[in-house]
Amino acid sequence: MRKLAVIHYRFKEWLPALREAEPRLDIRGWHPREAADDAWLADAEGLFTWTLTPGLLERMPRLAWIQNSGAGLDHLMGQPIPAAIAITRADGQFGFWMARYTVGHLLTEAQQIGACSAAQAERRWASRLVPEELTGRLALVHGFGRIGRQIGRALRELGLEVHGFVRTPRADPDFPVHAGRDLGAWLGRARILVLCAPLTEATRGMVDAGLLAQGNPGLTLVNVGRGELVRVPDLLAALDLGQLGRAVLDVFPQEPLEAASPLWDHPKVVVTPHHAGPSTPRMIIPDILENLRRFAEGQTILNAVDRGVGY
Ligand code: OXD
Repeated sequence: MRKLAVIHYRFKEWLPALREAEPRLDIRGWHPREAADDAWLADAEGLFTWTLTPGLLERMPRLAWIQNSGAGLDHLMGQPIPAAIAITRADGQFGFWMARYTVGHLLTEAQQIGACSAAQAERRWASRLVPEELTGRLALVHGFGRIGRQIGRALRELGLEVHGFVRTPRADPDFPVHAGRDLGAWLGRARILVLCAPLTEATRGMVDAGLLAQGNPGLTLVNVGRGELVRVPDLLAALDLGQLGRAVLDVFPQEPLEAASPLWDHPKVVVTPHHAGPSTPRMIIPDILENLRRFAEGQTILNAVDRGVGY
């Protein structure tokens, strides 16, 4: 039986789900801060984890596969993981969740839900509160893989014209897709910009003063990717200058968001607690089932991350 170690702060939730998904594996788990059974670990060839605790790789000399418990891998990419170890990600159902998140926040604005609630609280019949027309408005989604496309489809269902942005655009039958470096040229007309790109050296800090200067006061920025995609001081300045209407942020350079952050009480910012795409076994396991099977049967792991590009 091949051994799969689960080193995860929610290992108690993952263990039964992984064992049920692939009963042919010997699966044992520990909290990252707990002492694991080193003799057993030394023999394990698979690891299911979120973070690599210091010294873990040295204690797992036979390690051949790391399955990340979520979609983003930036926290693993900086680590000295030997090239022979396959690293895989799981984006599960994140696309659906993040599409709901994006649509929910956009419709809260467009349907004037806050103003309607305020009017109701005053028992005021606010007949002039007309919802905003979204049909034909421009939606830009930066990061147009599985997650971004799902968000794009949901926005298109609402009537928006959706454009995707990626590192290297290819001909696409469903959506116009452009190079990420061209994003600025579209911002001036856009109603919404959704960030769901992976954090890499190319995307870190991509939303900066230069990009935001090309925006417009009616633009909403939604970040469900990584906090470090956005330079927060530049974002705050752009909001104050009217280069951006609102920012809906689910992710932050430092999480939890520090109590002193000006984002908490900025009138044009919505802060949510990195909850747009929950990583639960029900969401993730269907995505990794094929590799669990392959691992149990000693076959090659599929869809290993390209270390060169960082995702
Ligand atoms: C992920 C996340 O990348 O939860 O999976 O942010």
